[in-house]
Amino acid sequence: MKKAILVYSITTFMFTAVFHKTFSLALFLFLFSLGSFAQDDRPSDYLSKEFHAGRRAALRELMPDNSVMVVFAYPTRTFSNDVDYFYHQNPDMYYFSGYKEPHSVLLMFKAKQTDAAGNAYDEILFVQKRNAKAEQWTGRRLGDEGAKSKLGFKAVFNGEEFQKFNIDFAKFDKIIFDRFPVDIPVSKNDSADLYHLVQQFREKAAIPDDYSKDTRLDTKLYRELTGRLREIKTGEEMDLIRKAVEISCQGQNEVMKTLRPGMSELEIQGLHEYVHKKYGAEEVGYGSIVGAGDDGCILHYMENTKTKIGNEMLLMDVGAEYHGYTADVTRTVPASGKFSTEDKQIYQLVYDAQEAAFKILKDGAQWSDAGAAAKEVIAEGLLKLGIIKDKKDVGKYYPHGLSHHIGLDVHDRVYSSTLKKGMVITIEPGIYIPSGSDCDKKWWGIGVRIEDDALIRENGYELLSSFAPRKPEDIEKMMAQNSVIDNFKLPPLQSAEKKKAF
Ligand SMILES: [Mn+2]
Repeated sequence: MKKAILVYSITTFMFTAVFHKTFSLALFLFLFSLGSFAQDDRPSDYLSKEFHAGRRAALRELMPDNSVMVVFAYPTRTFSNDVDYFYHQNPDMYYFSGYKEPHSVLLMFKAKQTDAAGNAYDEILFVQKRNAKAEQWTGRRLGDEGAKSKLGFKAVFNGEEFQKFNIDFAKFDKIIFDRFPVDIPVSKNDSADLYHLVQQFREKAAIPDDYSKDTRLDTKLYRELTGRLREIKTGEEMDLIRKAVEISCQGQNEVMKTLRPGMSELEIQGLHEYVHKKYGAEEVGYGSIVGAGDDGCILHYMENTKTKIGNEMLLMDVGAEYHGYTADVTRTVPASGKFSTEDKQIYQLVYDAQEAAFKILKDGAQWSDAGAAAKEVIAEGLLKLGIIKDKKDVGKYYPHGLSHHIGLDVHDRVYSSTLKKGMVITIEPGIYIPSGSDCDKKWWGIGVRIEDDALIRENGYELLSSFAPRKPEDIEKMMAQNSVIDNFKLPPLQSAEKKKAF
């Protein structure tokens, strides 16, 4: 039902209700409706509290006897003066709790503990305290009660309780935690900011400055356990990853349809990210890479400063992050809509390398075999085209690996080197020939990467990013279509005329 109609009918109902002396019921219904509004106009497909509880239970299974694992929120970061960067939670904290705010710490115990009042617990979450004034400036907080009702924790306290909370860390055989970030900002007047929570933990658990050699204080095991869990995706995670990947493909498609020489790299980046947000993806999982010609030969090019894309190949490595899960999809297309002979020869090599790698993907396969297969195709091809004289020089034009896991991180936490069903990896060979390279000039300025996301299955794989074309002829077909963005025209800026008129 449309909001306006609902409000109207509620108002009418209230008016009638007063006449019938049932005002309190009407008021109740009215407030109840407001409550449902608040839920209706927010996403409804976040990870469930059962998911997070399930991940904590799975972790407990893997933890050694008599151990505790401690997970901190990520620090906040200054953007400029009193403005912070958009806050991004530590993916481990998000994975195990669903809590998205800074200044928090989660403790998970292998065995049940007993608090001073005799209550048993095997997990405790310390969160940001609610504060009406602060919330009006920097946003809503869940608070301890919210963390109980929304996230399903039983033992939740405000951060300021951590200092005096009695946990005897000396009794544990293993204290499992991640390496502390080196530069956590400190608020002198806040005993519950991340800086102080970490300090308090270090005091309680007697963690020295150099804890790297102490096997009881185990940061290596932290990486192993979180890697073993996070490398295999659950159904709920797959729902979000599929969505992130499909959204990223739609961004690629829309840009392919509207792209023409003369547009800017920034503009293309903006179009991708607009499409992501239109579909509800909050963030990008990494800085968007949009590089034309030589810019496309810089692997992690993120300046995107070219104001006029020429008649050249445009490399676009852009991944939507949807509810914490990121895609990683790259398409490289000719800005003109038509591949030149040289563009196509290089593109086809990268495509064939991808195909060779795909053939290897299945449960139990060696990850490194896929990498070797792709590298061989590229080496052989570059040799045939005369771009290299010796196959061992392939690294000059293909300097990176083939693949990485994706999930909560774009380079996701992983433990195994064998592929297992339920893993999600990228397959992303590339060839980059910057101007000035030691080969025929006709190849200069061609940079091609094709990157797709694959779910490993029992006997093969599922291509999650099949929504955006990969074959040269399919890309040309997509680029020949019209886009809704073609008609998006803005007025010229007038400030240019006022230049230096101050
Ligand atoms: Mn990648």
